Amino acid sequence: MNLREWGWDENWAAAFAPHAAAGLEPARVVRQDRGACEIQLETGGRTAEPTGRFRHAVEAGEADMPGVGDWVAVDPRPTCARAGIEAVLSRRTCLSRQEVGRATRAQVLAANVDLVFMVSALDAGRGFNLPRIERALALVRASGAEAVAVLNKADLCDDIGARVREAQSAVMDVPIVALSAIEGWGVDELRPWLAGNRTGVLLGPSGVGKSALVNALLGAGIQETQPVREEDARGRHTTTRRELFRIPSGGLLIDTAGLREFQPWGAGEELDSVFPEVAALAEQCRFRDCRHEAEPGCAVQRALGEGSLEARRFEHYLSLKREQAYQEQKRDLGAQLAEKTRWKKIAQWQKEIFRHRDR
Ligand SMILES: Nc1nc2c(ncn2[C@@H]2O[C@H](COP(=O)(O)OP(=O)(O)OP(=O)(O)O)[C@@H](O)[C@H]2O)c(=O)[nH]1
Ligand SMILES: [Mg+2]
Ligand SMILES: [Zn+2]
Repeated sequence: MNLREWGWDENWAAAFAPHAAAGLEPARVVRQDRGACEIQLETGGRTAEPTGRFRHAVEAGEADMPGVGDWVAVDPRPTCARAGIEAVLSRRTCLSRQEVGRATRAQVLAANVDLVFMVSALDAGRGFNLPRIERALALVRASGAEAVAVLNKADLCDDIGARVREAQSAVMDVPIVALSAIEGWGVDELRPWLAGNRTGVLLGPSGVGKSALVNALLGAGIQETQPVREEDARGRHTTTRRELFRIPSGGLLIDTAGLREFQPWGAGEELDSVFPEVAALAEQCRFRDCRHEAEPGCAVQRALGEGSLEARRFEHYLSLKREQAYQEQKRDLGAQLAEKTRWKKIAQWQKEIFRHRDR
């Protein structure tokens, strides 16, 4: 198996050189379960696990755990059932979200993806939601990958044009593709984006048809899909792990579990790129620290009054901004705590030294 078909290129080879010199082999993480993961080596697929040394680096905060899409340096350990992951190559892009219950750590959803297909569904349920698309876009902007908006289940919609226009108002210049994964039309429009062994990831709530889309692109029913419950149209979280697939027509695609909620991680300037019209107006406000509430000379309030700025967009901008401020506060608190613990350790260590010296 040629690693190029899994996205390997000259730049990865250059980044890998020191590991090659150390006798390690390159591999890509294609599936992740708790603890272990499936990797793709030049010689084929294998199960792998982080070595003790690597785990230690992770605990010390010097490394991240490998995620799907990562390129890793492995010790093949031919006599062991599992190959040992010694290092993760520095990521080109990284789609991450806040880890549940661990406020200050980001969780890698997909690494080294060139583009993110933000999937919605036109089934008149909750699969189509503009604020959600805007949130997803903030997440994509923070990742460094390109965004494409996919409107699936177009076979269930009688006014596709209207939905496309609405979506366009949320994502601005991001390309939009309306398609039907089940009937198969429109699906081919996604293939050019993956050409040249590029890597894409499907992002969207449960039940919008991400796995159905993987199957449509693979031309085979490999990913399990399940009907959305009628009562609440919320889907069932059929897919539970992240996995990378090779598309026969070229490229790689990661299927993820539908995220119930996600917080854009590290989305700073990204908000401005998702809401460029608000950012442009804010620059014209009289005060640099204008909160666009009731300050005199506020260009945002003026535009809202004139109707040239959509109230819905501004409200969503504000709510994301508030959330971001909250996350930053939490992160600062986490950093303060870590610093405190560090100094405690240093003080203890100094005490030890003095004790020995006094003897
Ligand atoms: N009518 C119609 N139904 C579709 C389409 N795509 C998917 N579905 C149906 O929607 C349901 C959910 O599809 P899945 O592919 O399991 O959704 P998912 O996004 O992978 O969901 P999770 O794995 O839970 O995140 C299934 O019953 C599919 O058959 C489509 O284009 N048209
Ligand atoms: Mg699925
Ligand atoms: Zn203002």
